[in-house]
Amino acid sequence: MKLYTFPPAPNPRRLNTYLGEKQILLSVELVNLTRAEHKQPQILAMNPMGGLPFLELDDGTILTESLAIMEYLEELNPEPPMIGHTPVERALTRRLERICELGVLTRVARIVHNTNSPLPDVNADPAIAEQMREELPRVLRMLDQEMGGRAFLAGDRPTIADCTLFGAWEFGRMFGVEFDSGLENLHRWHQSFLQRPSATWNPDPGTTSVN
Ligand SMILES: N[C@@H](CCC(=O)N[C@@H](CS)C(=O)NCC(=O)O)C(=O)O
Repeated sequence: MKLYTFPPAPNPRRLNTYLGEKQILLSVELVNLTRAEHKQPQILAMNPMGGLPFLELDDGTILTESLAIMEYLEELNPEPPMIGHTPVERALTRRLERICELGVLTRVARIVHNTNSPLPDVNADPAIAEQMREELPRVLRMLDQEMGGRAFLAGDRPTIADCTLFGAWEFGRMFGVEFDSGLENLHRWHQSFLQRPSATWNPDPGTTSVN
C-alpha cells in the first residue's frame, strides 16, 4: 500500500503519529499542500476531495479520512491496541478522539487557515478565526481536567485520541496558536509526547521526513 501525505498538516500528522506508535512502515508519496500538489489531476483522479492523507491499497482501493485509515490499520495491526481492549474502553477512546478532532483539531485548523494559512488561494475570514479562538479554550479545559494526572488522554497507554490531539497541537504551535499555560496537564502531556519516537516518525525511510 502507499500513503499520500504531507506530515506538517494536522490530519497527516495525526496519522503519522499513529503509524509511529505502531511502528508501521509503508511506502509514502509526499504531496506538498503548500504548492497545491493535491490539486494536480493525477491526485484528484484518486481522491476527488483532494484532502490528505489518503491510502492506496494494493488492489487500488483508495481510503480517505484519517480516522477510517487508522481504524483500518488497527484491524490489520491490533498490537499494541490504540483503540482500547474492551467495548467500553473502545467507546471511551473513540469519544475522546472525536472530541479531539471536532473540538480541537478542526478549530485550530480554522484559526490558522483564517489568519495565516500556509495553503495558497485561501480566502481568510478573520471573524471565523475569532469565533474559533473563543470556542477552543472550553474544550481544552475539559480535556485538561479529564486527563488529570494520567499519562495519556484515555489512561496509561497512548491511543488514537492522543494522536489526534498531538497533530492539532503541533500544527497550532507551528502557526502561533496559543495554548493557555493554565492547561497544566495538557502541557505536561505534550512535553512528554514530544519525546516519543512517534513525534518524528518517518514511515518511509526512502523519503525525506518533513515533520
Ligand atoms: N476529514 C479529513 C480531512 C482531510 C483534509 O482536509 N486534510 C487537509 C490537511 S490537514 C488538506 O488536505 N487540506 C487541503 C485543502 O483543503 O485544500 C481527514 O480526517 O483526513
